[in-house]
Amino acid sequence: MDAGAKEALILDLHAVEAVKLGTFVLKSGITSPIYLDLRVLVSHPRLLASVASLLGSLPATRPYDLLCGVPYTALPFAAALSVAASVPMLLSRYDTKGVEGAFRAGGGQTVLIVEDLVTSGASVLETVGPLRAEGLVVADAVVVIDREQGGRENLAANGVALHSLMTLTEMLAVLVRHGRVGDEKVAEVRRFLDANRKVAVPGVPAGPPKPSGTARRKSFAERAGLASNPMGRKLFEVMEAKQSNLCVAADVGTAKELLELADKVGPEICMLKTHVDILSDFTPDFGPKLRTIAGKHNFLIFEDRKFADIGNTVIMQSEGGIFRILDWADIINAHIVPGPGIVDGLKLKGLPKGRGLLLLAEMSSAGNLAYGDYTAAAVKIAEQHPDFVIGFISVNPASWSLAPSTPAFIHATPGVQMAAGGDALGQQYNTPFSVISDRGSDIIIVGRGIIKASNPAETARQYRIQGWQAYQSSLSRGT
Ligand code: 5BU
Repeated sequence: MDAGAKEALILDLHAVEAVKLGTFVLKSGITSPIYLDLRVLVSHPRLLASVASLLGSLPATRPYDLLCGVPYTALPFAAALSVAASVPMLLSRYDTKGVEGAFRAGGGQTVLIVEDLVTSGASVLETVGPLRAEGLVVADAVVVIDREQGGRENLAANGVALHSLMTLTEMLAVLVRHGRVGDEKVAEVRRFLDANRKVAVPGVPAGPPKPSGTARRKSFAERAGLASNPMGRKLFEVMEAKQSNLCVAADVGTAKELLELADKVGPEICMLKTHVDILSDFTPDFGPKLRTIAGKHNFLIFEDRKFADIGNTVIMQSEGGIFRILDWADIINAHIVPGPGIVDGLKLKGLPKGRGLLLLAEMSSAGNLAYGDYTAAAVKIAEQHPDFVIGFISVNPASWSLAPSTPAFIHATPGVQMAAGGDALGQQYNTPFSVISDRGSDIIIVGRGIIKASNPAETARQYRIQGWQAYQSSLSRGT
């Protein structure tokens, strides 16, 4: 598309409020200076038709026989292009995993994917899955706006070339040139985009680049076979069976809400993280009830108690009191600030019950002190207790100066949302793709990004897909 046509299109999109600049608080709590919503195009048929034909004119790497829109926003774009170009369309249904429309089964026809926005590329891949399962070839995706948040790379790693009418950066440049947005706002949007492009961990120096030829990343199934602790092994097995590396942080105020949430998100998660001491209506039947739901949906329970005392005290704190944590939590965690005695104490009571321990090697909050030698010390302590320690709370394990000597240890990372950013109290967020693929973690821990969403089950599904695709793409890239 030539520069003039692109400019006109951007101004038209701005005029119909498909792009808005301001301050938008997303449900997840993240503040975004920019909001894109191409659904509004259904009210502007001429613009819709011109967007569709521009998408059709983007050069694909190979000729295509069929079109397929990514539900829901891009369906009218695909339909408009289908009618205008006389190319038949298919519907790829993520709910039934089926494909509707006429095609030659297994006959190798090529399908062009049509999408409105690409962020991580997860929705495109979700649409591609059922098509490829039918033997159809997918090599290209056309999209109106590339948000430049890893989607292009993620899709390329999955054999799909992305072609966009514009990037968000180009859109911004045009709006600036035409005085639609002030300098201050531009700086804010650029900061936001940069933070979401390639994320560095504040306070943690980036590790040396991995030499080429480093060992291939092992699959969760392979690592299950290496784990000495049965709960660690089970966690890998659950992840593989459910294709989920998502842990939901169930930070709700009552046991009643927690149990309801657990039942809703249960099918999507490998683990549910609790803070039992925030439940105002805790009663001793909480544990058995949660374990029943965990059994029904096949997930593990992780009580994020963060034990931090001497061995003798944590024994009492973990098995006694009102909460009797070791009776119902499969996995617990501990700070290493007291030294290795804390692991000895927790292990004494936890190991006979088959429990597993995560050590806090890093934290997600700004200015925290768990980095460098502290993180290395957590690795050393874990290696002394591979029978009980199953892994770490980590933020950027790819950057660690001392990596664990075995991939049997698992990494779980809090501070995850669909967009990088933070909350007002120091929490720092990275995206699922960045956490799993760039930073080498295994499990994304998501709280408000899911529990504050209007539909936590559906949102959990989205996070599960993103987390799992990031894992799969990191396997194929060999990081
Ligand atoms: P959020 O709503 O996704 O920000 O919730 C994050 C959860 O993870 C919350 O329960 C925290 O207590 C927990 N967390 C964390 O955010 N950062 C850390 O370093 C550790 C735990 Br350890």
